[in-house]
Amino acid sequence: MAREEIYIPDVTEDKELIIFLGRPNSGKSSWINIIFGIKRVKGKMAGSTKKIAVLNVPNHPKLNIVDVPGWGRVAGKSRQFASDIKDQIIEFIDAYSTQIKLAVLVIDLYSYKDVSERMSKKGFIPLDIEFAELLNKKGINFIILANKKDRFTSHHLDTNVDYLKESIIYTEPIFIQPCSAKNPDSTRKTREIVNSYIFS
Ligand SMILES: Nc1nc2c(ncn2[C@@H]2O[C@H](COP(=O)(O)OP(=O)(O)OP(=O)(O)O)[C@@H](O)[C@H]2O)c(=O)[nH]1
Ligand SMILES: [Mg+2]
Repeated sequence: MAREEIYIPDVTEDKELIIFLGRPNSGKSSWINIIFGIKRVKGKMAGSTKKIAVLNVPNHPKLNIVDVPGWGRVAGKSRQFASDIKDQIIEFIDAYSTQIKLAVLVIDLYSYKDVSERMSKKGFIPLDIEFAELLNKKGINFIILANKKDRFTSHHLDTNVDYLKESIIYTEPIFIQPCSAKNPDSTRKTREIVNSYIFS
């Protein structure tokens, strides 16, 4: 199948970027909406965000938020499609690494362990790890939102948070925040923490 053209949106030099990254359906657009009040398309089906989008932030003219499509296989899309999206994200990060103030890696904690174990069994590095390694290598500060914690009972939550931390802590995220976009207490707390890094 023909390779899609690499699509890299333009960003002006005076802007600082906050980029949201993560697998399809992990909750990137939901968190952009919660933290910055920017309405984004959200969806039950993975693949809602189709292109890298550079967004203005109300009252913060020097800041742009970057919403990217999830990387990884999406039902109904080819392997090539997933691979093209991954290339686009890597090219974007390469092109603008000096302007990226913070990356927010949104991980679906509920499926993380299963997906990672399945990838590892096949001999692949889980994609979240690959991107965390890339951010670390590029010297880009990043935080991890371990999202969808509402889907666990408390015992399973602890086990899964521990698993995530063990697998990814060496990539040196600033912090890992278990959270839920569906829980008002969690959204308030997480928004405060993320804002303190962005607007410090
Ligand atoms: N239970 C639960 N569902 C969530 C949470 N966060 C997001 N969702 C749901 O997960 C689905 C995907 O959310 P999006 O914000 O569109 O995810 P995305 O990462 O932007 O997805 P793509 O653009 O397709 O890569 C939607 O149905 C959301 O309502 C959460 O914390 N808990
Ligand atoms: Mg999205």
